Amino acid sequence: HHHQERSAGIIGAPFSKGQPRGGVESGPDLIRAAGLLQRLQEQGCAVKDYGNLTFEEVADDEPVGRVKRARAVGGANQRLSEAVRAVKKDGHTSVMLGGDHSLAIGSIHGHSAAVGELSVVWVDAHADINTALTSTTGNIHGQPMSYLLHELHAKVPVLPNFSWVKPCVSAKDLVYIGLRDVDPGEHYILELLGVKVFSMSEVDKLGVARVMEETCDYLSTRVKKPIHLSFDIDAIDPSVTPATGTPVVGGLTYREGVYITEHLCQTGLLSGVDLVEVNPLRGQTEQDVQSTVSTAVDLLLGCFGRRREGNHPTDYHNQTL
Ligand code: EXY
Ligand code: MN
Ligand code: MN
Ligand code: MN
Repeated sequence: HHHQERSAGIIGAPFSKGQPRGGVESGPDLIRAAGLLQRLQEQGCAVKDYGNLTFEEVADDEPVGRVKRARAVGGANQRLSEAVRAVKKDGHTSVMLGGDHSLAIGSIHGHSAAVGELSVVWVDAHADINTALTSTTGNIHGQPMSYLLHELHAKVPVLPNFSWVKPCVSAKDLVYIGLRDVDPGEHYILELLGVKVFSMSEVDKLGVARVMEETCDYLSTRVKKPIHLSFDIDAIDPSVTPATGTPVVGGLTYREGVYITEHLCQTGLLSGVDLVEVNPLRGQTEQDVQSTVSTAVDLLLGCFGRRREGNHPTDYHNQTL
């Protein structure tokens, strides 16, 4: 009677050097402290916690061109890639708790190393597809997709500690949802590569249900590949999730965010998840932090079969009325 067909392998990645603001390294522990593991188990999901990764201090991590802290980011992601690969080899859906969004480099790389070609659903206010050369900030959390796409390989210089990164995602296997703050260079890349984008305008126009139907139709027109969901908490409107480093007005509602996770869960193809950019130091009040963290937990529960009508047994013969 205990099916437990879903199992989550959780990796904490307390890392912040893909961007300049401290605090985002507390994300994994806060999300666990909000009850993620217990609540996953209560809804019938098997859980294994692989703990938090530790990252080496890098001395003399001088900027490379404009790019900041490349050595630290490269080293941390190499470690994360190995960890995600191991979680996938153990048979779990990987769950990477960030940390900043530069961690998608290692998470997606390790996921693909274990299972092969992936579909990637990137839910974010931002496209995070700047190359080291188009980036105006030098922050690698605004660049991760550029290191992962085959089509950008020739455009991306090899940074120190990045030689292990091999592109593993095709532009046609990538869908963005929630965009509303895209740099000119990023917009050019998205157009050039013909990447599928559901910006907030498309969410407004079509509604989230149609966006998810079209997302899954688009990704399954060829073969059905395992799905990697990279969910940046700043995709959700900052009225709900204010405790994040780069909030942008006009985001997804709580319900739209949860619907995205529920729909992807129902495909049966969800194979890896990132939940990133929760930063308690960016909240103004305790309530700001609590609302951000509890939304992160609910998004993850949606990925693992939570139903809003309640996860009740299908077999009621012992039920007393
Ligand atoms: N596009 C800007 C940059 O490249 O710096 C802002 C990126 C913010 C990235 C956040 C994590 O999604
Ligand atoms: Mn049953
Ligand atoms: Mn992001
Ligand atoms: Mn973002």
